[in-house]
Amino acid sequence: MFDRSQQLFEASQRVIPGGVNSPVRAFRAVGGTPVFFREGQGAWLVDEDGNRYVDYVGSWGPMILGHAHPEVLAEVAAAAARGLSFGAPTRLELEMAELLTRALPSVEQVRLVSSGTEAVMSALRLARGFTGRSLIVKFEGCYHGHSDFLLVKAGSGALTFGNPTSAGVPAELTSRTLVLDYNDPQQVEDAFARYGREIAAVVLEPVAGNMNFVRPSQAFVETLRRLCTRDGAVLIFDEVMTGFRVGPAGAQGVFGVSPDLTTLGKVIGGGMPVGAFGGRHDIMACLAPVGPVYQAGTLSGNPVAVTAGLATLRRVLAPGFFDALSATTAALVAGLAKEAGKAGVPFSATSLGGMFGLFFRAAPPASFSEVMACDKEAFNRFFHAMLRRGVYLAPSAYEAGFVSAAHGAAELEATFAAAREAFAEARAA
Ligand code: KE4
Repeated sequence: MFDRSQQLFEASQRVIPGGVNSPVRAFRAVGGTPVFFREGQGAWLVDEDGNRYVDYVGSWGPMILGHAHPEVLAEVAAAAARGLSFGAPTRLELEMAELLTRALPSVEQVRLVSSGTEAVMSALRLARGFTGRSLIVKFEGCYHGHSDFLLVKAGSGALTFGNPTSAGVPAELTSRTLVLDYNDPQQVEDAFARYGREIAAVVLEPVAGNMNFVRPSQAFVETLRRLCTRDGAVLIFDEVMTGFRVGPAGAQGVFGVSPDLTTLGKVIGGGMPVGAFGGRHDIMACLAPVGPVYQAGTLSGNPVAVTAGLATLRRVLAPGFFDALSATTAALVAGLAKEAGKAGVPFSATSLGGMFGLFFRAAPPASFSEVMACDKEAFNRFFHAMLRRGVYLAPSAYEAGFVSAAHGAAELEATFAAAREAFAEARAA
């Protein structure tokens, strides 16, 4: 069933560390051999062995219209035929900046980059330059790309500075990063009482999609907004995953809280390398060449990548798009919960817009510790049982899932049929 993937994986491991260009793709969390894909069409992927799958990873979020959308491909091909990159301003970057500032009222100006990591790294440097402060606050279980000072885990006990989670990151680089518990307003109050005037920025995943799927409480988000305003800290919503995924105005539109800066990625590139950061005009004015905070990029605003992003966003922002996507995603999680219930397997699922979380526990988790208490082994068995039956879920119990506009009744029925057998298998185990 996976012969070609196994052969390609063995060869790849000889010349690429772990055989992959991003660690989560290596299946280390779920075990087994990563699947090598040959092509994607709509909601479906085909691997090198010819196996077909309903895809719920969508390249970790970008493929919200489905794979190989014919109109997007046509626009990308036409853009490529006019030249791949100029390293000079183009009309397309203006069109993207105007679209983003119209869609997100908190974003008064925006700068394009080539990845989510670059967007968050740049936004945090900008916040430190704007405030003249150095302390950064993040939350355990949230991932904001692989910048040195963000590869940090909570120190021993709350209100202690982070320790590096990665080799190669000197302790002094994480010594100004404070790691708090997600969804704990009291801890935020305590941190601001102690460090408020030293905090340059708080960076938040406004729906945590890197510890599976955890929604913030309204009180948590509003506490962050109130305290950042009170003490002059920059509130950054990292919407790389939630931007144009949970709704037409991102998570800030869902929760009705405006950050000072927003970071974006994934959907805004439609599968091509585009990231962005933007927000309050007075903060963005600190960026080179206008202000003293340096930031740059050879392929920032690349015309072909921006074309893919614009073609995607125009369709995502069309009337009714999110109503339909949210309904499909809600039907998916309801159907899976129903199948699990029939099999008597402890399971819960939840969704927001086109993003969802699956949990082998009775109710969706509301904190990092509750996520860690989920039955990871049960998820891993479920993952492989679904994979063998042609359903591709994120290869980790700690990742969110994604639905596209190309997912319909046929894909849901195929998924429920596979889940019926997978849950029965889990029950037997
Ligand atoms: P990239 O540098 O991978 O484009 O974006 C980093 C990033 C920043 N912020 C958030 C909220 C993110 O989710 C990400 C990247 N997400 C992971 C999936 N959990 C990308 C997949 C991967 O690392 O291969």
